[in-house]
Amino acid sequence: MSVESSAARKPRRSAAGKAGTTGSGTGTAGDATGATGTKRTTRSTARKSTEPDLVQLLTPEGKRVKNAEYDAYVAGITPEQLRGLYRDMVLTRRFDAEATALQRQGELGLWASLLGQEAAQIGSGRALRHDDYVFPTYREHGVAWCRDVDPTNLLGMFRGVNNGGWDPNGNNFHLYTIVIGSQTLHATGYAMGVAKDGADSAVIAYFGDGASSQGDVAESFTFSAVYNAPVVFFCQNNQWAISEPTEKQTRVPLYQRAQGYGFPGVRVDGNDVLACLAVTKWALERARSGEGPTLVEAFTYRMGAHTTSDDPSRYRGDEERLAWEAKDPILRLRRYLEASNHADEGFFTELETESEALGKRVREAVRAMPDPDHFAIFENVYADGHALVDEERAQFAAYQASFADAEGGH
Ligand SMILES: Cc1ncc(C[n+]2csc(CCOP(=O)(O)OP(=O)(O)O)c2C)c(N)n1
Ligand SMILES: [Mg+2]
Repeated sequence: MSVESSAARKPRRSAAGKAGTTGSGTGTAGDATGATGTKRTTRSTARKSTEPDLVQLLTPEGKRVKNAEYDAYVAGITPEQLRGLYRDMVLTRRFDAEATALQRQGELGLWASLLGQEAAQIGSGRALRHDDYVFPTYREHGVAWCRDVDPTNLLGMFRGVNNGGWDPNGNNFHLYTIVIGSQTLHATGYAMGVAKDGADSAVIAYFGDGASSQGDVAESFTFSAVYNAPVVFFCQNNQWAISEPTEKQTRVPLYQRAQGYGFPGVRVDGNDVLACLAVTKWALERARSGEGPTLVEAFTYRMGAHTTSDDPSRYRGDEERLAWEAKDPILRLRRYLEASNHADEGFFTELETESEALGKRVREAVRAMPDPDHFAIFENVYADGHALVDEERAQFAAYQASFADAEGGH
């Protein structure tokens, strides 16, 4: 971990007013500028300002568009790195599809698919430095991939054989968090600690559009702002919180919430891996140089069900899914790679073979996972013994024994 003097942590002038952002200082929602650099005040006379432009570097057709503010953050990217981003997204999607299939085969209790959110996760995940710390939800399989958490480790919890199969400090990737929004508080506290240590690493907290309604998220925004914590709040607005649409969470675009807390917010095309990479790099740089928190709203879409227990056809139509399929994050990078001659047919064929091998490896690893000791669940609840836990353990032992009796009776 690199260390800098606490003086270097001193806040510099706020970056409010940067293209696509709204924030503290002189910037307001009205004068922030959009991805094209057009003043929003001008645009808002022509159309509703509640749906601002996104920061976008790659169109759905795979065309690279210029962006005066964010191009610098991906200026040095090589064809090899672009292929790397593509490979990350393809393998993450393949892993995710395998996990969904394994749940359908009864090998997992549940799975929360990231289908459609690959660019948001890989773009932001690849912007991180090794010493940065990640606080994920339960859907961040692409970020886990970027942190070198073996995909099979993610599946133990969903199979019910462990409580999270990796050491958070091994990869600076915290355990999956199911309690909606709570990890933003953990991230803020951790970031305040990082600043106290005088380190120049940053912290990133992932959460969803639904989580934005949680008190924990509001508290994190307040604390991180007043303590100038080096944290990036990365909100994947995938348009749905189970069956609740984003309209039920907010009256303003989510990124604009940051303004009320005194830090910048930016909305990025969450299906554009390059834009997600650039915007997250910018936000991390702000954190490292003592400029405090940033809210990034990655505007994307949950293409599948909330989890394998959900049936989205009960609350949304095919039309919107089809519209978002046209903005597929993987397809647009493929189009760009092909048009710019950065990848040939051999690359795509090899990747297909690698994907299938990953699927096979994951399948075999899950089926081979040993069942845990039935009584392990009672361990680590308290440091010392506890009467209630002892009672529950005894009840469970009696329940298990009843099966032995039934078998014996046959
Ligand atoms: C504190 C809390 N309240 C409710 C739930 C039940 N719950 C699980 S996922 C979810 C929706 C979350 O939506 P969002 O934040 O948009 O994330 P997404 O699932 O779309 O990635 C809810 C309400 C929970 N896990 N924790
Ligand atoms: Mg959501």
